[in-house]
Amino acid sequence: MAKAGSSVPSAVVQRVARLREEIDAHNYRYYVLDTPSIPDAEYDRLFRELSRLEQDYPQLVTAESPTQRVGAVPLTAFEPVRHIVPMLSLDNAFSEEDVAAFDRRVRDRLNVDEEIEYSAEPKLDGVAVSIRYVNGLLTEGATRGDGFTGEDITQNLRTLAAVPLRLRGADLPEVIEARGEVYLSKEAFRALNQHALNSGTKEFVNPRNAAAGSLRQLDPKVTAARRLQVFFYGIGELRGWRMPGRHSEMLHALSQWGLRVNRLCEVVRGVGGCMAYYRRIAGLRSDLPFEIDGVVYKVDSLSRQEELGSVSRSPRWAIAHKFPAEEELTTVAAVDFQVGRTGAVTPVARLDPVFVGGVTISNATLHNMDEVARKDIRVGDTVVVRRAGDVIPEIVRVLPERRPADTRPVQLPPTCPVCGSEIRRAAGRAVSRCMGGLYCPAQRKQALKHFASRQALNIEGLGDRLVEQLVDRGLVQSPADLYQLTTADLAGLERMGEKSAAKLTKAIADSKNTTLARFLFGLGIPEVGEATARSLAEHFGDLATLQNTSPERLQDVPDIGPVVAAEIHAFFRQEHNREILRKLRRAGINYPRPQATVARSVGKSLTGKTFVITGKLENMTREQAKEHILERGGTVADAVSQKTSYLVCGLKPGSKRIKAEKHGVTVLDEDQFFHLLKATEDT
Ligand code: I6G
Repeated sequence: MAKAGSSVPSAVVQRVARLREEIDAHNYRYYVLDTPSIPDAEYDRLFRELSRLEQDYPQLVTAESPTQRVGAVPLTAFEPVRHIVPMLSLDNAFSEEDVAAFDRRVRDRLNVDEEIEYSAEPKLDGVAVSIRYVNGLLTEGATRGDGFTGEDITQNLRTLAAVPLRLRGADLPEVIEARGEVYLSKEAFRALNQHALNSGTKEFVNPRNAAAGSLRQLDPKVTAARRLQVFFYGIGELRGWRMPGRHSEMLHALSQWGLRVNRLCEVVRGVGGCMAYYRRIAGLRSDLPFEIDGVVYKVDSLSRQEELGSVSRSPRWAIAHKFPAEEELTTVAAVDFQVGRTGAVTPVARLDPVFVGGVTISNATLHNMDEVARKDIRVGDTVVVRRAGDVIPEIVRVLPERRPADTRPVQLPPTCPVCGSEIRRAAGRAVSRCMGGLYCPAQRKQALKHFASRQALNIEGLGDRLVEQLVDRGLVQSPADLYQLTTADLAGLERMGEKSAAKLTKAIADSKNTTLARFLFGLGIPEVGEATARSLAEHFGDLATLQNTSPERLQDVPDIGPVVAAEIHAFFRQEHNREILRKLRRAGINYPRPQATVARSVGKSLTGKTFVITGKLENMTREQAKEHILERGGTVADAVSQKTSYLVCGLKPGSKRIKAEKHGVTVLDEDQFFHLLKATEDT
């Protein structure tokens, strides 16, 4: 029974120490060496005995006891942790040529001719973490964050059975920050999602998201239940220990201290050795218990690593060689037809869910009927699906030898599946359209979402769910009806309080003051994107003139050809569109004539330049920044790529800045951007 207050018999003290040593040793054999030495039942018996003794003698409990992995109370937030040695990220290679180019850069910089020795390791699809040990005891664990500052997830990392609370051995550093990748095994991921399915909660899209979500739990008990794993691959801060000469020796030291290192790590020579390793691991990939998305090559000599250094946020001495798109087999359960904003009727394959390219997919767009016919995709077919990186999944081909006997080619329905209107396909065009226009609820919903979107009338708070309700309840038929809605109408909708309804009414009213370009774009005229809407606004200056222009004259506008001109003309010829425009005008939509808004004229000197805007700008909104760029002939993209000319960087820029630096993209702060704009104004 409990003997908390009394002194502890020395036999108990010794037994507790012995049990901890034994349990730690079994954990080491199980997690690090992969050679379990006792049956699970025996391990459980030791663990229960230790727990019982600690319960009886709580004065013996220490933070490093194997029983103390879970126990902390839930947090309310994660604290920031500054990485003394930044956590870098890796450059990618996608082909043998890329690997050869990397190897050449390494040899050129080192000025050596002979083959380089590389430490080759599988690249886990997980979450990078850093775990700090002081005098062998775990003191702090953090996420990578932006590389300089992460989040303190110590409580959660302590719950991972493969993370030692105390390092093994005698030759320990005073301080060591071990860097590694936390992941979920394929099996644990499957079980987690099965559990989510059974309990009606949301499934995770892939093991990496599941691992990241599990690590960011405020309650460590939730993390503990997720069966997370870890592999260590490097060292950040290090004090009181001499680094060996080679990366591979450092990995060996990590595993000696009880830090789990992937057993597939190997030293290889030159590009040939790297490629042989790559092929071997690719061959093992589907049989491995964890997801990998490539392999990593690192110059094995640490003095050479030091000589090579880092560029921006990635080391010059390492590269991740990514696997190509993954392909899987699945079956087509059905082909449905979706109706888009402009009435385009798109066939969509419903698939038996399949895990491919890192996510579970159950739908694939078939684009149009030509594509369906070309690939001859039928319901019941076994198909190869492919998902490359973040690209939309696609059906690559059908396996005809697996086709069931009774399949028939997919037919375009004669009428719209949503509103029953006729579906027509214009001669020579691949798309088929529902002729219902705004009579069709599907088109109406999409049109309203588009009209309210940030780039169009920018009605804050009018999200997709609200639009669905407004249309389903018959409150709104066209964009013009939005301006007739009262606060009382809106307050009657699901999840709408009096206050939000009043806020939305105001946002709708405010949206009446707009620009002609935004208004034209918001109308959703087929083929008229933001840039074309802007050109039209600049050319015509008002709607009345544009509405009554012939297709020939429309082609006087830069970049407008016969197809776009015909679409614009047809849009304005439709009586129901003209009626909506009249109503919108009566509702009070107004815009200054474009010439009048531009107090100064600007040249098109940013033509051909692509900008990305990130972070919070202090002196203008992102939308205003975008307008300035477009006005000068530039384009604005969402993501940084090699094609980006400038990244405009406000406060708290996040990962785009890192990516820009990696691609050598010029980064402008708000001041520099302002000067660039000034310099491109005509005087
Ligand atoms: O994110 C990473 C995954 C795996 C890495 C890494 C790694 O080695 C197997 N190595 C380094 C040096 C870095 N990130 C920066």
